Amino acid sequence: MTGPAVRVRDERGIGVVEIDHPPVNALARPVRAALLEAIERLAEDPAVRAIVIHGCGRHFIAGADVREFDAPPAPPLLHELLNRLEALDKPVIAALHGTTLGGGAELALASHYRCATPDLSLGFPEIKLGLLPGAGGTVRLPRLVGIRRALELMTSGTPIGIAAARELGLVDHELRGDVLAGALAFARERVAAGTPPRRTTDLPMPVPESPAVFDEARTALSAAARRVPASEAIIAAVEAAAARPWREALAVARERFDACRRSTESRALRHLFFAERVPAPGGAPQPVATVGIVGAGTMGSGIAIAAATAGLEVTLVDTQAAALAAGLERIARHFTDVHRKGRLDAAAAAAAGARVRGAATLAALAPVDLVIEAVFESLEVKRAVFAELGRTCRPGAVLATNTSTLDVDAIAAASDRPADVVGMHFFSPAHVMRLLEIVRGRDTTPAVLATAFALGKRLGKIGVVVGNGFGFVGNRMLYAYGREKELMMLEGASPTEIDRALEAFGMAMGPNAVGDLAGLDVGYAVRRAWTDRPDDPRFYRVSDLLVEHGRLGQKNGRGFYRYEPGARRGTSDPEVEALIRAEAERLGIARRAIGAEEIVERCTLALIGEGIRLLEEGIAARASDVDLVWCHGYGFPRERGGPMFHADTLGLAHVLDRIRHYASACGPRYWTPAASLEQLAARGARLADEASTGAT
Ligand code: 3H9
Repeated sequence: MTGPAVRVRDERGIGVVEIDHPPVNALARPVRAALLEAIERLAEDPAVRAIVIHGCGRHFIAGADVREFDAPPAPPLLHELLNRLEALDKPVIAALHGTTLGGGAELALASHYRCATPDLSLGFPEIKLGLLPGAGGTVRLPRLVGIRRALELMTSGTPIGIAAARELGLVDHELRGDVLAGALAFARERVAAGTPPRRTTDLPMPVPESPAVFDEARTALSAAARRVPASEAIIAAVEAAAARPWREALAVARERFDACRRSTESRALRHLFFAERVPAPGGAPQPVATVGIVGAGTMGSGIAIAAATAGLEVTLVDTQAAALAAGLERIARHFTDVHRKGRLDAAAAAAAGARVRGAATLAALAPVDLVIEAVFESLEVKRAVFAELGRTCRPGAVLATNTSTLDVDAIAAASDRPADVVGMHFFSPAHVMRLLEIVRGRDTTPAVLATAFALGKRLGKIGVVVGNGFGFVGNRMLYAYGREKELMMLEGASPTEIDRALEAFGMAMGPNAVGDLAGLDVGYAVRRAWTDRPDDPRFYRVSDLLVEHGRLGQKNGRGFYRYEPGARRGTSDPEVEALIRAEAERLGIARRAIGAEEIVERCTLALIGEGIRLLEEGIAARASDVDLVWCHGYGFPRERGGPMFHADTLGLAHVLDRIRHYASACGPRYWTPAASLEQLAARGARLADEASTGAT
């Protein structure tokens, strides 16, 4: 024994090192120290002829301990430990199973032999944390799989399974049955055959597949990948490995690793990694096996697909026969497509499709465990549905509304059983988008909230609990963000200038292109029904104007942009510019050139300001929740960590200063700083460090 996290024993001449550090065997400092001690001891023990490294539990090793990256690395450093492991004179066999990621995969590459069970998932996900494999992966992986493939694996971060790992020569032997027993048998064979250690760094660096392999890797990076410095760092580290002795190349990788570790992008991505593992709200979830969905439109069918894929029995209700048929058809087509694309085998796709059945009346929902209403966004329509659900559904069934802006309490009241009612706000397409806003109504019980959260998790969603208020977290912030881009269009920026500036900042799509995609009439209807919307003739005036001129977006080929039939990207339209100019004149707004910097600053400060108010009001419980909503629901760039993390990066004093600047430049109406921002800025605080309000 060397400590609780690492155990060593001698199995008739084979030294077994067992890493037992739940939940994922991360290579935290005490684990590294114990591992080093273990291998030194086995190296010196003359009775030990070979060494097997095994990870206890579901995972081999999920990598370095990400929690340690906020501080400089503490010895023993992982790359030094792995170099020592590789240098041992006795064969070292990595017994791989399950998740073998990052530093865990690097440990496997530093071992002399690798055997694995079929559940292997081996990869280098460091890039998703804004890092590069910093413990030897950049020098060892190319020696084993070639430069091009190594670059692909490390710049994508996508793990591979046993078949690909065998094909690439990363796994020498596939094990059936118990991983440790199999690895021991493999080790004994090696000893019997007198096989010596086989060191990856002794292999020559392969000749590049093409002289331009590194430039090709750079060109292949997506725009988002290019914004993360680790992408270039990976390519440069492998380039160094191709040009220099491995120890020198490893030193280059170490330097790059440390720079990436300290980068804003990596800190932002690590922040999201932990934020995404949202703790479940208190309360015991009720079991859910059957789900009813009301409304067979795009949203309802998307939710049905997500639920059926997760193994739930689904009853999809639409009182309009044609809409129901279209919804069922959409669902059937989805499952045919996922099979055709190889994401589900034929039997699984057919079984998932068969789990959805259609019904024409709400009476069919009498026995289900949970209902999600996804009908037209109108309070009147939704209240009518909930009145009937309240009467029809069995006592204790959870009743969820998918409203995106409306008052959940007003909807709940219509059911006459508001304790059972919760908001579950999905994002379209519901089977793809990972965000789920879970709205706690005034009377929602903890068990109902916990049930909605648990269901979301089962559907693969990141559930964020939010309070009830117009637009909850996401859409309320969207209105602040959108308000500024609309004002700036009246003040002189063109729709294209707005979108270009925000896309260059990293938004997945510019707001005008998003509006065209969603349909400008959708927001128009919401604003008509929004009783206390800002009393300002400029508020969303450009969007409204376009709808009033019959420009509905992509659906009719004309919105902020003009679309050729079938085209997804539009081109700027002089008619729109003329409409905006005339409207600005009518409203007496002086026009001027507005630069990209101002566009980005006003839109992001509007988001930040509204996010801080949501925290102040307790509609959002944690700054990290706001970040999750915006990164997962609205395409905020992950490498900036979300609007609240971005505010911390800018510094709250700077944020306050700029908000005050716009208060004097544009008037105080939208730019009065939240009281809490003034307090936080005064004491030099960060939003990330503030305790949860717990108010939601
Ligand atoms: C690296 O290796 C760098 C090296 O190249 C060089 C170093 C010099 N560290 O996700 P789950 C926690 S970078 C610390 O809910 P699942 C997680 O926060 C690393 N903690 O479970 C959670 O905690 P809590 C490269 C970690 O079964 C708990 O474990 N590796 C780490 O759905 C359970 O996690 C990666 O990027 C970690 N590395 O999924 C892998 N991993 O219970 C990152 C997990 O308090 N991890 N935790 O909320 C994963 O992808 C998934 O966690 C995994 C399990 C697939 C392993």
